[in-house]
Amino acid sequence: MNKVDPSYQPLTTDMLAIRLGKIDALTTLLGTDTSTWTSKEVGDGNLNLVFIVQSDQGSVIVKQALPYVRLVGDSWPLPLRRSYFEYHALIRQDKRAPDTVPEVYYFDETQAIIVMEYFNSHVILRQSMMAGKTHSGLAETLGLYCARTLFRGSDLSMNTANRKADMALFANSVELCDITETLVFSDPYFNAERNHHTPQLDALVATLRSDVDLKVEAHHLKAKFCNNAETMLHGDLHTGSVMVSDTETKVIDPEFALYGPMGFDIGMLLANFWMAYFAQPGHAEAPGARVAYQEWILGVVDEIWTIFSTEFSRLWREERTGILYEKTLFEDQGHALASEQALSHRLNDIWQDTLGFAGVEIIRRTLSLAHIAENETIENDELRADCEARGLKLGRALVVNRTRMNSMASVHDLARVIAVE
Ligand code: SR1
Ligand code: MG
Repeated sequence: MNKVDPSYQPLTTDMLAIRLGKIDALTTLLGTDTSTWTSKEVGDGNLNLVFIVQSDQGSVIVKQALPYVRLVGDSWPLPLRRSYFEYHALIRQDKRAPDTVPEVYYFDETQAIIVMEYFNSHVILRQSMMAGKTHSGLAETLGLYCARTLFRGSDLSMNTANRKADMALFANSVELCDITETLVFSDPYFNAERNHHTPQLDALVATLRSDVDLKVEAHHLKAKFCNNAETMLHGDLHTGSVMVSDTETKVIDPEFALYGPMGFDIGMLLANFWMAYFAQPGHAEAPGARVAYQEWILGVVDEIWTIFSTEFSRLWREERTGILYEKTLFEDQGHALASEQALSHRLNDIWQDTLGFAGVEIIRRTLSLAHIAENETIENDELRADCEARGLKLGRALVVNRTRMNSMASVHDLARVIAVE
């Protein structure tokens, strides 16, 4: 399962130009004189090596999978083939949502290397938000990205042959699916070995772990994640997978791509904004600045959902070509309204899934292995626990009450109450 080809070698900054200097895709962009190439390892994620490689002619990102989880070390092996799934996801996303993901220049399956476009004026959204920056156009790009990738990777757009082939391809991403199934949906709800949490949360954690309603709903969401192959997902769409400049937003890192429910991507994304909202007391000290930034965050979330649902509806009406193109069932029979009804049902399902998956994401980022930097960088344990507890309160409500929350306004009213109580 995790056999590494004997020729595989992790890249180093010293050896990178020597090893990649003969590849056309790189020499075209950086020039053939490799003595002018410089490389810097910048990977700050949980899994991979990431190098920025530059010359006086251009720049690229070189991403290489390691045969283990970087966050944990070689005690947790992880197959290199995740790079194969990331490559396939990137080229599909680029077609489905043009200009939102890095262009792929080169892929080496054995070395698990992807060479791709470097966004040199962009930073990771999570870092930018921790610095209190706002970004115009952010919600629009993310809403459109979600609508286009989720719609166009589904039965609403794809024909039977392509859809089944893609589902089979991504079904092989066993280990990364297993990580999500375990870390997101199971570990938070019992005393799993890799879990950790802020000690001041002990009592609340015990309450959550004995909360039957919460555990039953987390189970239903896990079943939906495993059983509902609705579309090709990014699979790890948090604010660390988004890059921003003053004018542009890009989505990176789809190595967890899989077929799953549409609400999973949107829910994970919104959850990371909501956690940033509750972490603000640990970052923006002046109450006025804090509230203003928190309201900016809620505005972004609100707009992401509005743009997503508007664009999804447009695609439904104008671009349905796939297995679920019901022209003969609806329009030709004089039942055009039925198509609108089916759209409204589908959006309602995605909405409820979005809330539920957002809730489990908040809970897992607080109780399971991989926490968020917004909380981890709050040095004062009491303050961090206070921010995390508020997030957990919203998270639980989203999971348990998702079918009774009918609008983003009602979710945000609740978030505002939780933020000050
Ligand atoms: C072992 S990997 C832990 C987490 O990091 C990735 O970014 C995913 O979110 C995964 O769940
Ligand atoms: Mg990642």
